[in-house]
Amino acid sequence: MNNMGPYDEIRKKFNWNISENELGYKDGDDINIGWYCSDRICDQGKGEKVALIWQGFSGEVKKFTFNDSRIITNTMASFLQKTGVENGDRVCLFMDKIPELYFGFLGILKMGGIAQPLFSAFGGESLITRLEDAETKAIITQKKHLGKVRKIRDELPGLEYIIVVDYDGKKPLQEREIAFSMEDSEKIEKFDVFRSKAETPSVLHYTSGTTGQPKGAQHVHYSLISQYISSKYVLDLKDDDIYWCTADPGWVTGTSYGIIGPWSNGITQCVLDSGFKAENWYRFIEDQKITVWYSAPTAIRALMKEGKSEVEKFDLSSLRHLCSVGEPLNAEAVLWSTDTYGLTFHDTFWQTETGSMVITNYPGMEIKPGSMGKPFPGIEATVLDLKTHEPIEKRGVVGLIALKPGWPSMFRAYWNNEKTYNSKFINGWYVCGDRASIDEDGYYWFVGRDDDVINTGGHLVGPFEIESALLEHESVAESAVVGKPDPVNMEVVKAFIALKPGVEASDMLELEIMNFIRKKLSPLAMPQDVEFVDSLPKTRSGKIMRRMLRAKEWGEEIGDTSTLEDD
Ligand code: 6R9
Repeated sequence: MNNMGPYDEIRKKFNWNISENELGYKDGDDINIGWYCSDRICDQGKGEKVALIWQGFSGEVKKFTFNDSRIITNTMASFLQKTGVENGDRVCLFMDKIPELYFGFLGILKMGGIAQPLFSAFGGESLITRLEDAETKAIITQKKHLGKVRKIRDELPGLEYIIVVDYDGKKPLQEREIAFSMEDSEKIEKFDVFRSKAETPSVLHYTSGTTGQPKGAQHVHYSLISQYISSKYVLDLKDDDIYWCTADPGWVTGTSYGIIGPWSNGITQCVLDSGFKAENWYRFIEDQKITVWYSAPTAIRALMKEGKSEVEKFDLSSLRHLCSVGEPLNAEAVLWSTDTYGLTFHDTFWQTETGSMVITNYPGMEIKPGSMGKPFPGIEATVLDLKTHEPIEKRGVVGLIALKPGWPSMFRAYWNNEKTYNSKFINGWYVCGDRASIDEDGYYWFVGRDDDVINTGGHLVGPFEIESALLEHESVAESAVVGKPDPVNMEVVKAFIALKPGVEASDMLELEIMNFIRKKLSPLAMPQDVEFVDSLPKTRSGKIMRRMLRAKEWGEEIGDTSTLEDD
């Protein structure tokens, strides 16, 4: 039996009080995510349960119980306080996926700071834009990333503390630098957790920046109410699960569902601190006996590329539930997972701004491959007419995905950018910036980001449909479809295609692929131009940067590329 029960029933009776009651929270109470994810679980008698199973890139494994987590997060919170960090200060986490990153996140929240997680792979420019914008007071980092921080700190006078978690005493520390050791610090058994309220700021997450300048989405402690219950319902987390979220906490998925969701549910979770390699991922699932797996289309397509033979080398029988987020999940990928793992990836749609899942496929619900599913029980969603911005009553018509404001984990501001924040609300709806249609059964079908949609001769074509069809071609591993300028049709479709291993690019193949799409979809959707590439430009969260490819075609400025995977 899954945690949520039948969708239609829960949708009718759901209200956020269900989550509040389960968490023992009442309006006006203190609510601190750091406390909820550690102390509360210990209070429930689960102190000796494993909270984190961590594996480093060289294979070493460390385990931490909820009681360890409680003490380490106390210790980190207390250290920050003694150092001079005050409540409301932004504290940046700039680390690989090491245990200090996870406990540091909770530690910051416990002392009332605002956690600002950034990808450790970010270069100086990416770092400086975000630290400057947030006026960050402290940064917690590792030796290996200290060089990048040192290069920019002179431009950041407000960055008062640079905390190094693995200082080995070999080279002297420089100005503003302080060493902190999770292992060697005096353990703080009791810490006076900051008495945050529902609306106290908690996390500042910079959006992945596929469109325009990165913006800091500011969340509050009350977001827990959404993150807890959606983890329970959609990820279906149960007491004996071993859960793995593959996302880095530099991306909202890695915090909402890679820290807060599982730990507020008292679930054991795994972290693999190494890059993507199919073999390593499968071995990790086998070794740790992972039961629930939350990943992303870009990784799933990479696993598809490796093929089924790789899967057969491992025992993945522990798996019982799979979910995906970040990009549209192609129908082909859904079918492949059912065929290959005997389990179907459940697509979930949400954003940094929404803080938690908003449209998703639920355990036990019929899945229509290629659809994002239905709104989460407490979420009122619709699609708005592209021109009038009124909800579209008719089914099957493409519009803008919109949500009625008021769910607990909704962002409360874009940091320093009220104008852009306000521009997201139209006619009383929060507009996500994505296009979709809703079918007769209430399922949502993704079309594309609003600014990725191609207008060819007055017909609007969504990149997702074409990319999904391309994936059905036996030679295609991955693709990105954009509009390129055309004197007659304004725009025509251009496809950038990465081929499967061993497939040679050729004019013949190009023609074959064009025809494949023409027959499968329509002459309009047929790419007029195909460019074979080794790989596609992606953000660190795995999203294809169509904007970059498009800008090149139009001879436009590429804009902000600071979240690019390999800059
Ligand atoms: C959690 C996250 C948000 C944007 C969103 C949309 C795309 C995410 C998707 C999806 C289609 C899905 N997106 N999930 N598109 N189907 N299941 O990804 O947050 O990094 O802020 O990105 O990602 O375009 O608007 P974020």
